[in-house]
Amino acid sequence: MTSDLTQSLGSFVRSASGKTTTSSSNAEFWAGMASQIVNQIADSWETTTGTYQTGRQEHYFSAEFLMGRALLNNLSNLGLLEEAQAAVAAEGADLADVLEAEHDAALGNGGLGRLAACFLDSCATMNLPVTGYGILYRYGLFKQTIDSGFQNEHPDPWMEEGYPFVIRREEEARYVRFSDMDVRAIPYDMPITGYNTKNVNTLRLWKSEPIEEFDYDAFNSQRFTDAIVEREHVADLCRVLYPNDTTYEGKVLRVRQQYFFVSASLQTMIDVYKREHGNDLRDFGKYNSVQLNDTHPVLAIPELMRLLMDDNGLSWDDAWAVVQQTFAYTNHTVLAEALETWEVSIFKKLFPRILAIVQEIDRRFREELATAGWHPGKIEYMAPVSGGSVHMAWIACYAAFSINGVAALHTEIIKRETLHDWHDIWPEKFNNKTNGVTQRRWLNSCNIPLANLLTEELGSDAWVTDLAQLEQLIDRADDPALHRRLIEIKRSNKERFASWVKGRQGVDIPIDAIYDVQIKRLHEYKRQLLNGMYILDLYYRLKDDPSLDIAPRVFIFGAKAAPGYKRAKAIIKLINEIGRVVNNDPDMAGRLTVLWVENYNVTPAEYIIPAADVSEQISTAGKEASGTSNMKFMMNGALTLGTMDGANVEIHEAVGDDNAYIFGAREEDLPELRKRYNPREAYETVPGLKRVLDSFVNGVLDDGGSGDFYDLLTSLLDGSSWEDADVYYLLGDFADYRDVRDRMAEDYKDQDKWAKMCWVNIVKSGRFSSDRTINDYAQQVWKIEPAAI
Ligand code: GPK
Repeated sequence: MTSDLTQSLGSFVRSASGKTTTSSSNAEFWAGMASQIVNQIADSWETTTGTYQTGRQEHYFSAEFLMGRALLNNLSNLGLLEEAQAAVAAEGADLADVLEAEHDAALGNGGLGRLAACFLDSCATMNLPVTGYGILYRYGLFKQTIDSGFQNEHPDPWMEEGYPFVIRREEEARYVRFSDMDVRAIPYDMPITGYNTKNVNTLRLWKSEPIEEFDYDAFNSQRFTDAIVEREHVADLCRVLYPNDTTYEGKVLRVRQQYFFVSASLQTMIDVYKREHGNDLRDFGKYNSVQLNDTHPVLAIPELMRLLMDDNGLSWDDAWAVVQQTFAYTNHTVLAEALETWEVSIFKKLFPRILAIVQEIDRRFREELATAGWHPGKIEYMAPVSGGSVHMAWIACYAAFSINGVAALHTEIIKRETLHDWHDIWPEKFNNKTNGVTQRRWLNSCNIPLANLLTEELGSDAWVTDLAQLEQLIDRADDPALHRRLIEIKRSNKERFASWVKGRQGVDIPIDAIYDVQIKRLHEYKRQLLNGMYILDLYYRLKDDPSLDIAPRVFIFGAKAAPGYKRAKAIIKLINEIGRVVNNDPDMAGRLTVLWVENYNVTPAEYIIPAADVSEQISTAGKEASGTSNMKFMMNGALTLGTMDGANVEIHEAVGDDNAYIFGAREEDLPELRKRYNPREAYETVPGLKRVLDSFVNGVLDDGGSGDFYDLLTSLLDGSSWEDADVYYLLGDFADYRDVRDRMAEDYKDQDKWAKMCWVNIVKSGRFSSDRTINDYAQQVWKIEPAAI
């Protein structure tokens, strides 16, 4: 693409800052460049939208999009990186500093939200007619600080200083009605560029505003404050992203958010359909399909029924036929606490018409299954409305033509357990779509030295849009010269990470050490606590025998806990306490270091992952639906230390036994193991375990008098009954974890052997590109074709 970047940058920056470029800040440079990018792509964006609207389209509905930063991604996609560097330099600034000034758009909690973001990148790159729909949260995921080892939460007003990458589309506003308020939904469209293509896709984020810009009656009758308060109620709707990951919270505001964004999105889709294809909506499903990212947008099912019947005159049967053609549902977890159910009374209060439709869906469902001869108990369990609650997952399973899990093992578990009743009746709906991540952000942009090496080895950068190409490089795995280069690259990434950490948190970490990393939301099933227990055990072993010849280690953690998840917050404190003990012991200097990366987010991940040697993927088998950081680590040459869970199973399959470190109880064995499991026995008999666990309460680790560590210990040893003592099997897996992790650190000493394993992981990571995942969705579920402009 030819560009006048250098020529016009100054103008854009001056427009953004109202100052000379000399006095403009990096943030103002960022804002200027962001506007410049939008300016550059505007025409292609409009053309893309127009092109997509004439054909069959996919619509990705998600309450979360964890986008991270956008400027570097856009520059890279548009092939403007070098030019941008020169342009910024010509104005006396530095591109790296300008890029650092950008906030992360953290409109998501974790894996589910980041997956949506990777999917958008792949769709745009592959010229697929896919649009994302979500909510323009004023506050993204809370900012985390760690104070005296405890997590604190702070608001994240990510776009308060302006965000040129969303465009308000006044003329495309819609109305969304609740019983107690009417709301104006205004779309803010974010352009989603693809790599090396002209197509520009769209992420449409809805914002709620009062219908009347101002309630003059109230104002004139001196009820000024009432009028302001009313406006705030409407704005509340989009104020904040709920900070729960995999746990469900039945808050009324949350269901309002969900209805708000799916209603506005469907209204737009119907209007576009009518404009392009006429007023007979019975063919709606020929031109449109909707992927429901978990149950959060499932209200779209009754809402589409309402729009088709009430506003467009379709019969129930015709409307239901359309709905059944339109929706596909992705499940992201087998954890029961994630299943969304809403009390019928809430639906009654907010949208009685939607309740009536859900009740009719329920009535017909019961009738259909009874006629087919299914057991009444089964019908009652599966019914959309039962026990005074509306079951969102059951509505999804009934209406959707496709139900998918996010890794092979996960899909098997939902078929066998979580959703087995549905699988009994409609096995043909079920399919697997193993997750993937975009190699553009997670390799090409965040790990430039490795990207350059791969391009050089392959003789082209074709891997950037076709990651499977890397597999051709498998026969380079034994070349010692290549090993040297890999090791150098890893070392330079560690230096980069260490200096970033130093600047951000003021701490020093050694460079020549194994960087062993666990970054993900804090959850008991992910077992950060098990990781901490190992570190403490290793610390004691080194105290016992300082002559132990171990490779120096840096243990890196990044995680946010849901603010109301008490035990998760206790684990954060506990790990920071282990860090305090280890880091302050002069005997450990240069040998063991524990680092908590504050406020873990997309951007920190981009610094951490390229520097990692060990990828901790240690969830209790069967609990992690897929995991996606496991894939990012793999493509950056870190080795998986993991259980046979989620996509770890497929990573292990791709690289083979020799190139992954697998430990722990298998999912299929856990039910039997648990029957005979007594964590107190492990506590007494596994060498070292007692010493580690006793430290929770004997004064070595300090919970600030909260009693939280005692609670953690009790949860492991006793639970509230024998059945839930150590539900996540930490003590059961501890010994095996320690053995395998020790062996891994031992293997690290043979740098050629290690580098070879890294190489195998990198070149075998092709199937974990989100391009592969999206291609599978596009062909098998969405039935859409690329539409390059
Ligand atoms: C699953 F159910 C949920 C949820 O509410 N949030 C979330 O991030 C994650 N997830 C899974 O925990 C991961 O295993 C998975 O890789 C990710 O979704 C994407 O599918």
